[in-house]
Amino acid sequence: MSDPSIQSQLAAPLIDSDPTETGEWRESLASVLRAAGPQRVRELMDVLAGIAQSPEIGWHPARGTPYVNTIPVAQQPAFPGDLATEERLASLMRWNALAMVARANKAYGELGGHIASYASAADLFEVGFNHFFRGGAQGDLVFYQPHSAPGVYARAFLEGRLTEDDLAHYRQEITARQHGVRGLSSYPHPWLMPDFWQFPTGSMGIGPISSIYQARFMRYLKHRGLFDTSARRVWGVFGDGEMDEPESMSALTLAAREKLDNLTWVVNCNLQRLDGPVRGNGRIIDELEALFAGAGWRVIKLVWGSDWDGLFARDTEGALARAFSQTVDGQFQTFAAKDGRYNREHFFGQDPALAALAQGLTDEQIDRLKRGGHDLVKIHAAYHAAMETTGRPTVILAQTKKGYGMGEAGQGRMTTHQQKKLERDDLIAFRDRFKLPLGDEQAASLSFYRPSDDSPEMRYLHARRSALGGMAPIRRSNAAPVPVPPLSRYGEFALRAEGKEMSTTMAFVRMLTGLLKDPGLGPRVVPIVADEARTFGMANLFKQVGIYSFNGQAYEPEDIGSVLSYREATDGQILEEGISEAGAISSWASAATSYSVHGQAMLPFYIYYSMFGFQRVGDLIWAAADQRSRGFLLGATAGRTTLGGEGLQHQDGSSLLQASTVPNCRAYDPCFAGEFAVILDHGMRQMLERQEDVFYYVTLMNENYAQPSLPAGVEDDVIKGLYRYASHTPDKTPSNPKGKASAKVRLVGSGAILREVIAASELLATDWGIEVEVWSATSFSELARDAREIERFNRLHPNDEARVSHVQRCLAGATPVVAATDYVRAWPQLIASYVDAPFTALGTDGFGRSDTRAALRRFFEIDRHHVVLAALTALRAQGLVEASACAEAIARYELSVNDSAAWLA
Ligand SMILES: Cc1ncc(C[n+]2csc(CCOP(=O)(O)OP(=O)(O)O)c2C)c(N)n1
Repeated sequence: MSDPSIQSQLAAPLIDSDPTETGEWRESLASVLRAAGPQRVRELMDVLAGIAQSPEIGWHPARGTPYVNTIPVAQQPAFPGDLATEERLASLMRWNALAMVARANKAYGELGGHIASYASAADLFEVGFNHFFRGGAQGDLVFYQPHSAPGVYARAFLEGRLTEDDLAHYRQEITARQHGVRGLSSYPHPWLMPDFWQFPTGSMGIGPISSIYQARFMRYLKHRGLFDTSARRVWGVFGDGEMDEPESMSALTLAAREKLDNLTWVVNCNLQRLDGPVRGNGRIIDELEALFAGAGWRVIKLVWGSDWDGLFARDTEGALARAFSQTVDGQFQTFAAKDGRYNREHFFGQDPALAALAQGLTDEQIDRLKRGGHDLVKIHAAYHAAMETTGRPTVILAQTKKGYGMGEAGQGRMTTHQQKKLERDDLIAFRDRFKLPLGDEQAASLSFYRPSDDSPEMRYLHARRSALGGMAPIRRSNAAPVPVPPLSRYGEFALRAEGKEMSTTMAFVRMLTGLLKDPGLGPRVVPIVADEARTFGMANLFKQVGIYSFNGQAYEPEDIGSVLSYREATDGQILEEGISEAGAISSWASAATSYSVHGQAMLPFYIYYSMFGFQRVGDLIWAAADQRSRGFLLGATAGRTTLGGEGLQHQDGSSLLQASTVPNCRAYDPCFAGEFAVILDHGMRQMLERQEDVFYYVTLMNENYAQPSLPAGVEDDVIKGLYRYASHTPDKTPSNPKGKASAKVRLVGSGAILREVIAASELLATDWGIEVEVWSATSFSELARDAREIERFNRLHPNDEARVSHVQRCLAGATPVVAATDYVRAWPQLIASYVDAPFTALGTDGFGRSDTRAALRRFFEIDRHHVVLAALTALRAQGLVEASACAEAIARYELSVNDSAAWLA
């Protein structure tokens, strides 16, 4: 029995009350194995396990397996490549990656970058690139560990896709452009390198969860008959430290439940993260094995390299497996950092049986004993097994050394993550270690190295990539435009609402229902919810378009007779993600990037409680923006006061402000269904017809009110963010004596609070004799963006005729402006510096509370009466109303002056 996992069981310390009997059982099993093979052993074990798991016995299988390779030597396929050439190529990648980082930091110490991560992952990447990662339009989706980016650039350099100049401008994107070269982004950023990187992974945890939802979305496209994705796979290379992120773990069971055998993760278990060991006092590989296996993944442990095979074969007593089972990761790290002599003394020296195993090895050989993740043959075997796995995703837990090959300068050192510079001697040692064809001076001066085009290495590299369909990574953007139906076909009811009562959420759902019926666009619409479809009145869609389920509906739904019946179907269109906003936004990003990833434009609408968007999963939205997502995010029940009873955690006063910080996000806060319709139409045309890399965040309210028809001709201004909704010119009669003849104010409102502003304008006109303009501000962020650009243009072009922004044109002059919204004051204040007139912002700063809408609006001082007071106060400062008017208003409207401000209360 030379299989290491069996050895370890033989060697496992047992509390054994009857060793003779135990021996007989062992021998029986061994003889079955010899006589009938492993399948028969498995059958017997299933039977015995069934009996042992009965309640009387209460046996549970141990969750882990020994600290050895999952794939036994006998099952390793022959390595299909030229090992020596691939090793030379890997060494060149290592060198150029190291040189890139070290050069950048030699020139400018502030640039940063990482050497040790890629040093540990190089072989994992190279086997992927030479044998598995398919390129071409229907190639694989690969998520690259972010701080290993230099290795991916190094490969693209050898492939001729990047130049030496590009490499020399690693992390200097701005300077590079001044020199006419492209420059390389620190991490995978599609925004910065749109023809290269597909998926942003720089923020830990986002790559893992995104990879699962991309794999799932490929199934969705296929099952809905839209696009055959069967040939494509998703690969994700991630760090073991990264597995601690909640996002990394949160969708593991989904991947298994949906049988995503198109997904393989490679976790680079170099046992270290940034500060130190990932699990110094335990073993991360064991922990991840239990976690992934429990979630239903196939787990392949890739722990030891081929040169351990001989040692295992000679280790009849199971001493190696026993020693591993007693060694924690902190100690493995120390073994990685120390030389062969130390390892002989401290690892092999702990047991005479081990010492005997090491007897035939020199210290140098002990030092070079490879961990599994550095052995191309073993890596290939693991990837191959993953490809063959059906019915579940696979994770390969590859043990490596952080800073592999960096010797004294970094391998296994606590500080290796941040090692960016190497001394001359270290560089020469690295050159020797990897037999690089560089002279001392070339090594010391960090020269990049590319073999000549006709060298065996280069011919091999190109042959492998062309056999795999082309270069990777590569990002495309050539999907066909999708025609958008005329707004009149699905949105007429909103444009000409004529006072009908409805909420903007209801209006959205009605428009969505209309769009779903459009023969061209309809199938491309992807409605996404996180267990809130009923909240938003979307239950009718369950029956109409179905909920996507890879295996249909295996039960009779309780409400089967109902018109709203809960219908799951393999070709269902709705993605119902359950209570996972992180999952839902990842699905959204998968659909929103389908135009690029699959060359098939889709139109996702993810509707959710607005508070659980930018605040909850803001970083995933940021990553979606980075990868140039196109689609709609709908922040429903938006605002701090529209969701009366829900209180502090649910009420949203900030999402629009957060949205305003995302450069390619167009954020809108419409009050009326007609405004929403115009925004929807414009957004769809911008994204689907003109194919611009923007996405939309639009708030929706759950408050029913009379919807006016949209005034004629305001469409462009709705999109720009501001249009004049109404004007009131009061007649100066004795009933409204407080306004002086020239008293005029501009009230600006948005979303839920526009209606309070309209009511305030009527009070100002009738009670106070003041002339008022009411402006609907559909987007303060669009107004500010336009004004900022114009301000900058004017600053840089002092001799040109000054340009005027939309907000300056609308709110020109000295008429005071009062802006009120259901959001923090900083949202309307985005435009304050572009308005010449006195500007007052009212808003909902502070924590939310539960109460009625009216009580909340009064509490936050954004109701009609507070708007009136703010207007009178602004006019009083200009001497345009009687000095007594404000106190009179406070008394008349019974405004509380003693409470703390809402944001302090
Ligand atoms: C969300 C997030 N938090 C922190 C970081 C900073 N960071 C970058 S790499 C790193 C350590 C990564 O360790 P591991 O995943 O084990 O990868 P290794 O470099 O060891 O291969 C950290 C903390 C980040 N990029 N993203």
